[in-house]
Amino acid sequence: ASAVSGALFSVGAQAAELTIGFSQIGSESGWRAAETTVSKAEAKKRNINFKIADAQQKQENQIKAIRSFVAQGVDAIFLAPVVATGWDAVLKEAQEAKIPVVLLDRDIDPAGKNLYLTAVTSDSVHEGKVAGQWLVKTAGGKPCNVVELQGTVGASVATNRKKGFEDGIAGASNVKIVRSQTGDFTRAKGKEVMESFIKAEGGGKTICAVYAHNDDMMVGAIQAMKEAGLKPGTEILTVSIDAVPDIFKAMAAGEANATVELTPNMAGPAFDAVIAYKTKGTMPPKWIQTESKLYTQADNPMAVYESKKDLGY
Ligand code: GZL
Repeated sequence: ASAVSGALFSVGAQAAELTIGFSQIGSESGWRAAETTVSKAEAKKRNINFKIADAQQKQENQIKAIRSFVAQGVDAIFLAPVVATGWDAVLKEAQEAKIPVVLLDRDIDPAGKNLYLTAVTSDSVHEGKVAGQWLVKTAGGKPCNVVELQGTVGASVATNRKKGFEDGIAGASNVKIVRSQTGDFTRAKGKEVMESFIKAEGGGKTICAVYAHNDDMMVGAIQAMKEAGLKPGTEILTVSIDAVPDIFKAMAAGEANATVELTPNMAGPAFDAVIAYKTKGTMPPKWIQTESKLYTQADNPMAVYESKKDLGY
């Protein structure tokens, strides 16, 4: 077919638009909501017929959504896999139906590598390492007991961010993780778990820092610390990941210290990979990596907040 732009490609004399189904995890965090908003805008730009199924963070709902997209005969399927395992059967069904699958923002276990076209994700081990290295630098050799709010159990990004952080603090014997528990990437659970950490750690006096796998859990933790009469951002350091608007508001108020940015635009590169694959047979790389950037209170947090506040978080 002649080289055509965007998602229109000639099928016989008839130009057809691509139909793509997205099995989205849910709306557990501000970042996830922004990813959904941005993906719709990116689809519109490319004249793609985009169908999003919200799984309320349940894998069985994601599997049902994928089966439904296969039955509809969509041109491609996007999947943000809530956990890294349990996908083989349903992804094999998509493969048998010759429907390419693209992973967004999380991975599945490496054994399933041949079951998807490409994965558009950040390097989540690197994100954790950047967070750990920032804390080591900021602790400056002083003893620093850390409590960790993990993401969803079994999610590739939670496993990776935990490993990366441990790598980042490995060389500093003064920085130690003393408690670690999942807050499932939500504000509510992050607050609840932080309350239990404060109780278990002498009212919080022995806590030097909080590391949260996403900003939403940190926003919850900040509320818990303030309600316990503690001073997040000064007495207790905070470092988290996503760079959502509210963490910059907290930084500007002196209640948060650092965040590692994760772009919500995973769908743009995914759409482009599918269009090139469908119209020109171009095989994309197995991994399309998005950038990560550390922000601290020194980076004019209020200006960053203003630049992000209307992006759909
Ligand atoms: C990371 C993404 C995570 C975000 C959280 O790529 O999967 O899921 O960091 C979201 O905010 O819940």
